[in-house]
Amino acid sequence: MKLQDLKHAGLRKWVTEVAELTKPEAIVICDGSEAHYRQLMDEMIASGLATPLNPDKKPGCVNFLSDVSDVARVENRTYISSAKQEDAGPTNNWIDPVGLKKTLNGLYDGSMKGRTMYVIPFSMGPIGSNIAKIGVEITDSAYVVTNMMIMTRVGTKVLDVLGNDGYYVPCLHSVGKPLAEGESDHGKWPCAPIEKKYIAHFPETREIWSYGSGYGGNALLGKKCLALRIASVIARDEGWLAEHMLILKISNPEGVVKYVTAAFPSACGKTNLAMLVPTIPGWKVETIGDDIAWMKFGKDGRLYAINPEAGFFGVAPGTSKDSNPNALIAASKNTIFTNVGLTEDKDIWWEGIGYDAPGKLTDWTGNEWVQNKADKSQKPAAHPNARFTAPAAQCPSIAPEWEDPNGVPVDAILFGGRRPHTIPLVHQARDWNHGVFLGSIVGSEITAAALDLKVGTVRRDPFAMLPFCGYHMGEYFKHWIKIGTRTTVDKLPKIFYVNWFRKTDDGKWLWPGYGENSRVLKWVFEACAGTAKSVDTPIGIMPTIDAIDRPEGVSEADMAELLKVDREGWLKEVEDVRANHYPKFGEHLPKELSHMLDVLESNLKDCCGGKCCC
Ligand code: O2Y
Ligand code: MN
Repeated sequence: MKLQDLKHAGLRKWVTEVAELTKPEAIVICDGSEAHYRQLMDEMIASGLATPLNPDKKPGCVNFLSDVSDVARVENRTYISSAKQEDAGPTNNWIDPVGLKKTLNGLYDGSMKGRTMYVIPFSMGPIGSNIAKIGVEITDSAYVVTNMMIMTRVGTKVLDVLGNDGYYVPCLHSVGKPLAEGESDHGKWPCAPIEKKYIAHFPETREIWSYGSGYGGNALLGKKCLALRIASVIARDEGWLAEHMLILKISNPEGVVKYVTAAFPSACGKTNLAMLVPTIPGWKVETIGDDIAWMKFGKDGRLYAINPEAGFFGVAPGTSKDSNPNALIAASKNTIFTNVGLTEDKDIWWEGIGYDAPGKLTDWTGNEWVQNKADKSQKPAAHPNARFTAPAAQCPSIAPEWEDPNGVPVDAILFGGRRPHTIPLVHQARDWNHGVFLGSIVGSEITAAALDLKVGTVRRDPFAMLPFCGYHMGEYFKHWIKIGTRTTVDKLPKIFYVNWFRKTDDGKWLWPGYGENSRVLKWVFEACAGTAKSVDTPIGIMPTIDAIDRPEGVSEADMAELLKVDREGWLKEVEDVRANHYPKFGEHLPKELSHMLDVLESNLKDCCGGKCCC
């Protein structure tokens, strides 16, 4: 398809203007076909950017090695460029949009010289679903096109839904590495230096401008940029929720189904939970999505969730037959790997894959690498943020209804973080506002020295949305409170806080995690069905000591510890939230949340006449 064949005049105009600014050698409108995917991949293989994997072991798979400076999302170069700084809030970087657009226009000027400019029409969510949104990404990276073809629904069908004048979110991306006459990348990952990288969001005009990075969330603009940062703004305005949540389906032995969404900060095993293999006989867990949930009210007053994505952009290191067999199968064919180690026979390998590295490897920097377990300082073969981009449809645990345009009715919402102490294995919020309070205090304990926080302190990541909320977080809390008033209490999902990461004082895990987390999901299921064995406590509703079957290795004393109300620990939690967390939001903090904090404190102080024995 040619530029002049685009029926949508507004889109044609935008593409023309971007081409005039960025000056590419050619323009390609992506039709989403397999033939186009193959052609792009063949070109990237021929240029040395991609390495094809062994077709007998990993058919249709390739590995890319990125530049060493371009290996992850760059939060310190990510901006919410609202007209007023106040609207971006205290947790986002902000630059005035007029100034930022001027800077970026300067950078985009000629930035695609010597490259092809691709126009990617994509749908976040099943094409035509009334929950879905259309975006168009312009990029000069074929790597981005092929990844977007896995992660979203791309092509002519999207243009058909867009019609002559439909709404789309414009997403502009350039790797920021123009080529001089006759110059080529020589198989080297193109990107700009860190100080020239910008991941910019303009919430009022709902535009995304990304410059200088070709990696993941910085460049695949449908994911974090559109489906979370811009979508959170749209959701606020339209009365729905765009969340950093997995969606799973759990069925009991009688075939009764509940749908659960869950928000955890990065590195808490969201993909593993979404694809969990239950250890309880007769129970089944299926996957709807592993990272993002869009939830809208249905006509019946319930919240319905869709996964706006079509693939998984999962972290490779640590993924093994034990931790996540379903992810390994999903990524066994037609998958793009980035920054993993390669064996001599062109198979993948990474730290935590579950077996030793077979012989000589090529590491993610392109150098020869031989495993030396005795050398504790050996650099890893795969980058710790190495990724697989795999089609969701290839996942053995994918639920048949994962692409239902109406979404699935949400029964429960889980929040969680890595909390070695204080937070019990699971507790349930008393009501919606209490659940919003729990979401607002989510965080993980710092285990290694970080620039901004001491080891042992809690890095708060409310709703796991800290890097992804497109507006003031205090207003986002208010939006959640408001959502709770839009329907009747019985139709709202129940809210839970889970913590698989409890440790003993000598640093041993109290709970085995992985498939055994199905025991906690079972209690959640029962709480939704009204059959759970529960007890009211100062912090919320908790399982009785015998409500959750103990897995092997968890003693009754361990279970008591996991389900204890740690009164002293919780009082410290209250103090930390009151002194260090909530003040950040100033006048934007909803009064309902400060009230919840007061209630929690007085519950803890008053419990059993101040000598809580729960
Ligand atoms: O480093 C990146 O660019 C990817 S970050 C990511 C990818 C998939 C799912 N979640 C995340 C995240 O940071 O939450
Ligand atoms: Mn994520």
